[in-house]
Parts: sequence; C-alpha cells; structure tokens
Amino acid sequence: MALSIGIVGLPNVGKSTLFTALTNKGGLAANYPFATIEPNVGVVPVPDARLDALAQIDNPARIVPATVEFVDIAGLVEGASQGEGLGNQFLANIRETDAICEVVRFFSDPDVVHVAGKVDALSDVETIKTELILADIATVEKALPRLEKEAKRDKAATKKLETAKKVLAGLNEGHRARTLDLDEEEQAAIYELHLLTMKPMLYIANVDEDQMDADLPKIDGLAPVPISAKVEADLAELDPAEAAEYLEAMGLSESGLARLVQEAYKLLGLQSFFTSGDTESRAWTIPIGAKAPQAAGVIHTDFERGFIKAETASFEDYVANGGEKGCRETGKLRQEGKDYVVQDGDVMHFKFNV
Ligand SMILES: Nc1nc2c(ncn2[C@@H]2O[C@H](COP(=O)(O)OP(=O)(O)OP(=O)(O)O)[C@@H](O)[C@H]2O)c(=O)[nH]1
Ligand SMILES: [Mg+2]
Repeated sequence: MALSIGIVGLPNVGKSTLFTALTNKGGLAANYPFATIEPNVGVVPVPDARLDALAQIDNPARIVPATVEFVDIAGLVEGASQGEGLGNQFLANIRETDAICEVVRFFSDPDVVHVAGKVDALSDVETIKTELILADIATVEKALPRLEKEAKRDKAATKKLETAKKVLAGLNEGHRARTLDLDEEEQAAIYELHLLTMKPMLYIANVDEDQMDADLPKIDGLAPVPISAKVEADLAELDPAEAAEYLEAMGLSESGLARLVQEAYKLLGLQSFFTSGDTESRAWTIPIGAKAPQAAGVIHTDFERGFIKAETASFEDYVANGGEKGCRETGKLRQEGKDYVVQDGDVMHFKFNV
C-alpha cells in the first residue's frame, strides 16, 4: 500500500524542482511556465531511522523502506478547468492519489516569473482551490445523467444520485467536497467519482533559504510545511554525509522529504510497523487503529486469511534487547491475537496457517 500524493500548484512555483529533488528522477525543472507536460511519477523511500536501527541488529540481506509515490503535474492556472493552460488535462492523473499536496510559492526570486505577476500565497491558494472545485463540478455534472439512469433501474443507486446532487450544490457554493460533512454512507456513495476536493490536502510553502523558520500564515486552518525546493535540490546532489552536514549548517534536523512524509502520515492517519530478520528489515504502512490481521494482510492476503497470532515487540524493546531472541528471553515478546491494535513502531512476526 504505497501512499500516493499528487502535487499541484500554480505554474513556476517549484513543483518539478521539488519533485525532482524528492525523487532524484530528473522531472524537468525550468524557468518558464508549463515546463511539465507529461505526468511524472516517482517512488520515494520513506526516511525512517528506526529501520536502520533494526538492520544494525539483524544484519539482513536487504533493507526495504516504505515508499511514497509522488505525481508531478503541470501547473494549474485560473480557468484551467475551462481549458486554459495545460493543467486541467493532467488533473485526471491525480484522481487516484490518496492526498493532494499543494506547493505554494513564498520564495521571492525576481528572476522567476510568477503567473499572477506577484507573490501572494493566499490568493494563489484561492485560485487553485477554485480550479479544483470547478474540475469536480465538471466531474459530477458529467456523471449525473448516468447516475439518473442507474437510479431508475436500481433503487440501491438512489443514494449515489442524491449524494452527487448534494455534493454538486456544495461545490457550486464554493465548498470543497471534503468540508461538506458527508456521513460514511454518503462518502462511500460518491467514492467512485474520485473527487479531487474530497482528498485530504497538505500545503508546502516553498520558501527562501533564510525563511525556513519564518512565521507563515495558516492555509485552510493548517500550518504549511516550510520547504525550500532549492535546498532540497542541492541536498539531492550530495552524498548522505555531506547532506547531513549541509542540513546542520542550515539549522535543520531533517530533509524536507522526511518532514513532508511525516505530515502526510499524520494527515492520513497512517503509521509504520516493521518486520525484521535475516532476510530483510522492512517497514510497512498501515492506518492508525489497524488490528494485527489487517497489518498481516498488508504483507500478504494469506497472512490475514490464516492469521493465528503476531509475536510483537515495541521498537524500543526490540532495540534494547538486541532483537527477537533477546525480547523472548526477557519476556518482551508479546503474543498478540486478532484484536490487537497495532502500535506505531511495533516489530511483528506473524504466525499463520492456510
Ligand atoms: N529561488 C528559487 N527558485 C526556485 C525555487 N524553486 C523553484 N525555483 C525556480 O523556479 C522555476 C520554476 O520551477 P519548476 O520546478 O519548474 O516549477 P513548476 O511548479 O514545476 O512549474 P510548471 O511545471 O510550469 O507548473 C525554476 O527556474 C526553478 O529553478 C526556490 O525554492 N527558490
Ligand atoms: Mg513542473
């Protein structure tokens, strides 16, 4: 279950620069709007120092971090949903993502053209919000005739139609679908429309290097994650030791990627558990609140189907006792059953039978 994040924003705000730095993948960054004309998809390992600690203990053949997939699309401009610019045709490429990350320009560089002529973060955010809402309105309006037909044939489809109409009304009033207080049944009813404004949103403030700890205005009630795309681009060029030195010189403890992923996990209610042994030390992503069989199912459906128990140690106990064997000897290896709610950092070994 790789988490996927779509990157949106106005043209020239640094989306591709950031994407390239995060994914080291050479998505074209250029000082003119609409440099990105193909969707770029990059898969990035999630930085997690705990995984390295586990590998120190078990010395496995391989280390497998969790991954996040980023999708970089062309910039959206006012009227994109009406066919202005290139962005709208790429919105389809982020319909299937788990979250949307909006890059907002805060950096001041006069050499980099701003499509609206000036750097005004909050107004830029409004523009993008409107375009995402307009794109969703188009999606719902296009689906309505089909939903009407289905509802006539099949009573069960009535809920879909009703919810679509309710959501359309909300969108038309300028509200994002996510803020419409839909109950679970309604959310399920419109899930298949993959509305963009139904997705959780995360904001990145692309700041100047010396603005990293500036007081930034909240966006939609959320503190944006300050990242300098330029710093990230520089970091991507360095080897790990040099990068650590550079971060320290900047007064930062972690890369932008690490901070971004942490925010995304928080926003989406995700956490990690680990498996570790001779063959591999590996991080897995699960929702907070997931029970042991569900965690097992992320590894393999057989593990979930035939789940018997999970031998579990907390990350701290695992490290303090030098691994699974040590935990067993000191009684720190717990035998957990199907109702166990997995905790962040648990090191788990599943017993199953199929
Ligand atoms: N000074 C400064 N320049 C930046 C920063 N981030 C990006 N740029 C520059 O801004 C220009 C546009 O960057 P891109 O990453 O291509 O922007 P984009 O958002 O992908 O643009 P589109 O794909 O056209 O929507 C490039 O010249 C970058 O070097 C930054 O943090 N600071
Ligand atoms: Mg780009």
